[in-house]
Amino acid sequence: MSLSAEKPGSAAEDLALGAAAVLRDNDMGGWTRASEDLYPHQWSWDTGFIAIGLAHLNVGRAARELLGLFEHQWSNGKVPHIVFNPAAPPHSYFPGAEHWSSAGAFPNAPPTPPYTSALCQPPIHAVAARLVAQVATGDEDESVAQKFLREIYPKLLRWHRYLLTDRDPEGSGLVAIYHPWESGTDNSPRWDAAMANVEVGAMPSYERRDLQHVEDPEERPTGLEYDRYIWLVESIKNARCDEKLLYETHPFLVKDVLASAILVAANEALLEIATMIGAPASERGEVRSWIEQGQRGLSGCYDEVTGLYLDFDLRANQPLRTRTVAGFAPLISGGLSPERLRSLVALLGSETFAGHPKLRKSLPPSTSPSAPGFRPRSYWRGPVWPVITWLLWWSLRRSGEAAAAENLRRVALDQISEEGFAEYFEPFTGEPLGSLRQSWTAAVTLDWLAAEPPYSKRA
Ligand code: 2M8
Repeated sequence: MSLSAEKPGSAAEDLALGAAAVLRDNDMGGWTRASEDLYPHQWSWDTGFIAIGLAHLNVGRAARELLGLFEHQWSNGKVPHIVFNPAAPPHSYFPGAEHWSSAGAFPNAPPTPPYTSALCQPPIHAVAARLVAQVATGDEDESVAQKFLREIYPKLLRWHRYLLTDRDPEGSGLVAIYHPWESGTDNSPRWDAAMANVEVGAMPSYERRDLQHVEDPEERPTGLEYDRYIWLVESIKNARCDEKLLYETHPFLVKDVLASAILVAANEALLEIATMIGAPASERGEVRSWIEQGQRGLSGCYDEVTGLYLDFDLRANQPLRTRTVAGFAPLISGGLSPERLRSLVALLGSETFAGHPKLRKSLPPSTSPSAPGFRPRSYWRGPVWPVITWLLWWSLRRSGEAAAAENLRRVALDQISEEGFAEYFEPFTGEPLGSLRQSWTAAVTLDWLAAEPPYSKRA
């Protein structure tokens, strides 16, 4: 099958049309829901990936997607992980707007609806903003992109500053999270040890909604895992989201290597945007120092035993040793020695990850099949996520690993053309799981289709 985007009526063209249809059907008028049933709201890092895909359809619409999210930025710079859609069917998602807003308005939150959650997610937005602008060709699109970059730049700067102050008071270069939902890899075994120390106290009863939208409860977190998630939400609400108080008392506080690496890549993008729009030298210097700080912090997370980079549990004062795809995070932040880059690329393709002999497709599973926490159907505990494959592809390409990158792109496109735009795939059987028309899967498909090698333009 040819995936060349140029041939009309080709498999690639069908795939592009299918991807565009998913994004169109999930378009809520200026913003895009993550999926129809399971996720009827706007999610923060989904928005970044969605904008990257939309850019290939309409640069102005892609810009609007990101600007729309940033309209809900908190006064302390935080970009909320969910902006709740007031028109979504009542009780379609839990914990929804009513659950979060029952604490009363948090001091830094936007004062009027639509409500947001009080969490955040990995800061992919500056990377997305730069990619959107790079897709723009022709006078009209280029002037739209220029205006967009000028508008979004100060918001991105405030967002990154928030992460590097409130979420890193030690100046380690690493971002702390208060909840596994902030990692984006929610149910990953990355968090098992830290979550096991979270003691659930008395809290009001609640009704889960996610189980109504999937066929098999094994695909979603267990009851105890969910209790702990909701308990952490209670703790954040009780602290009225006071960052200093949370840093001192909240039972889950972990330095997240994936979010930290994405922040380094996002700061590199922000620096380029700053240069393009002629931002003050002092701001460019600040961003440059964040990049160095992040790379230094990440280099200290390397683990000789696994050959991966590990998260660090600040409460237990120890690294969280697991074999998950997040351990490849410094591929995203870059700045690796040639030896370390080589060893990470080899490990990614080895039997521990994408080269495992039982895999249906040679793509990195979210957790190594040889890790104790691996479960092939449970979300973030084993399945293959196209959006993570996209991040690795983008990073390998930037690191000059064109052959490894191209291999990921081709295999991932094959999987999606065979099985559709699923949220995630069972790694051994290839079965599509979770939401079956997930916006970010459609979006990365469009970006992959537009990226025929040689990779010159955006490397
Ligand atoms: C999943 O997370 C939400 C909570 O934020 C959920 O399970 O209800 C994760 O895959 C997350 O990374 C993603 O942003 C979100 C929407 O796609 O779904």
